[in-house]
Amino acid sequence: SKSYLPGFTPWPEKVAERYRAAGYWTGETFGAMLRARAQEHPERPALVCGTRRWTYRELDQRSDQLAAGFARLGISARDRVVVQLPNVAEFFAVCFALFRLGAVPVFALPAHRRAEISYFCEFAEATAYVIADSDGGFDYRQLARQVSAEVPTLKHVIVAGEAQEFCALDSLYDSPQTFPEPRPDDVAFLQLSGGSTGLPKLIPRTPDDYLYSIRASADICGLTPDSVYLCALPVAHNFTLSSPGTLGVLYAGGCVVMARRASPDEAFPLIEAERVTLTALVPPLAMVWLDAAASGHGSGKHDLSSLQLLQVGGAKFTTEVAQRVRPVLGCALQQVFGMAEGLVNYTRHDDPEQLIVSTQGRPISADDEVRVVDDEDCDVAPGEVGHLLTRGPYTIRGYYRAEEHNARAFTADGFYRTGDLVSQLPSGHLVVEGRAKDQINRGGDKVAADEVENHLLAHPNVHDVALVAMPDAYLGERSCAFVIPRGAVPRTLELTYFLRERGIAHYKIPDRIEFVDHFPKTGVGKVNKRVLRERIAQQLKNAA
Ligand code: J2J
Repeated sequence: SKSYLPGFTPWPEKVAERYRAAGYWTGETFGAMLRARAQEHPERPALVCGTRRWTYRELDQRSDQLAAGFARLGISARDRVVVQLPNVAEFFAVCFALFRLGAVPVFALPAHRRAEISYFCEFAEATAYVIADSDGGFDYRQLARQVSAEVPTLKHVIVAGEAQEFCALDSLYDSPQTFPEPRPDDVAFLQLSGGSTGLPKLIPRTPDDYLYSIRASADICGLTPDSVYLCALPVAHNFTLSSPGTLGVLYAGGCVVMARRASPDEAFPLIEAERVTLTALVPPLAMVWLDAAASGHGSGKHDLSSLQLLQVGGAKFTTEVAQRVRPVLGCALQQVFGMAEGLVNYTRHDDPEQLIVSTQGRPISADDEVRVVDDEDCDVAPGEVGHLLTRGPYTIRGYYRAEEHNARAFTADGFYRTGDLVSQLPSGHLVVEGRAKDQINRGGDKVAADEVENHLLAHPNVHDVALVAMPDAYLGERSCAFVIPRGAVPRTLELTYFLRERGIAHYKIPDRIEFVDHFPKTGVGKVNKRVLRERIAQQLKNAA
């Protein structure tokens, strides 16, 4: 019978058949993928995490045992489980366990706090929440207490590490059981969207579509069982998970090395010790690595000669910095322009150097349909800048339970409106030229303007607010809030403290606040954010 997770928009049946006939959608599930690797080479290393090394056999067994433990708690197929873990091996045991059960992980980032986590739990009606005890000086159990008090559907908090009053992950390794295979064309997990309007949207991904993007990515990146991937960015991020990321490396039978932090002092010794062959970074981290490697002392002393490929994506990587990668790190660069909603573009290893340093790559698939259009959805002339629309074998047809938003975020014929402004070269390579969506890309961390604006509007001394991007040499962009006060002008620190108390991720807190008595308006009376962006950019320039 054909019943999908309610709130999921499947591809039209005819399109799905085409993707199957083309060999993109193979019907393999995540659980089956891991099982196959564990049978092919049980003793090969799958994960390195601190002093722990898990072979494929061990990862496979742990996933089976945890699936049984989760089932004992009452977690069953289609139940949503919010997973918020740092870069630890348990992430994979938890995910594959949930996949095998047919339960649906909802991936949160370690930076998320009470407002975001409560929202994910409530919106997805999650029955369980998986955390680590603490990381980076933050106690996630404290967060779990607040979330549990707010979300009545949440029945279990499962903790990797010291569980206190909660359920210890380590107590859930039961004797394996067999569960019915989940459908490969139904939702396997919910990924997060960077968002632009309202609260973050949840992105339903299926084994069919996601494994296709992973297999094709592994192929483009030339992964083999000898590939060693350093997971330096947050493990649940779509880039780290799938482009080709940790899952791509596990698909290829390689080894994933977990780094708790992406800083050179943590990452460089791991690259040297584990003979890492590839990794993925956002542009600000790539700059930090380049500076550390170029300085040749401290963390720069390490032998990075095993590194063959550095992938950079998540935000625009400037050509000038891109040109430094090969001479300084002695490895190839690959630019990656992707999105959790689907479409991923890569520069290819045999592209001319000029394309590698100055474009954001071309789509994975011959069946990724890409359109560049004007404000009326008409195709622009080749090479001109326009809105990027896309449709294809691994790009979603709708956000999870968001009918109203979907009507705006997708065209009637199913193209996803990325909100990115691009131009396309005759070779198919895309250059990201800007953004139409109301979002700030803070070095890869996406901030939805109106989400932060709504939090600020809750302050009694804020009459109105507009959050815009301001240029930043390191992060590319930072956020600036223009605030029209009500009554007494609040102090900047008071507002940032207020936002912290409301429980939002730190990266969403405005980097700067400007008080004004009115906003410039557009012809139709909306706040003219373009003028505000230009104003703050000019102000920064004058101050420099
Ligand atoms: C400019 N903007 C970029 C780039 C993403 C691989 C890599 C990245 C993501 C990701 C991902 C950019 N230059 N190279 O999911 O699988 C901006 C665009 C895009 C948005 C998506 C992957 N690479 N961007 O960053 O869902 O604005 O995915 O629409 O977090 O990041 O953000 P996200």
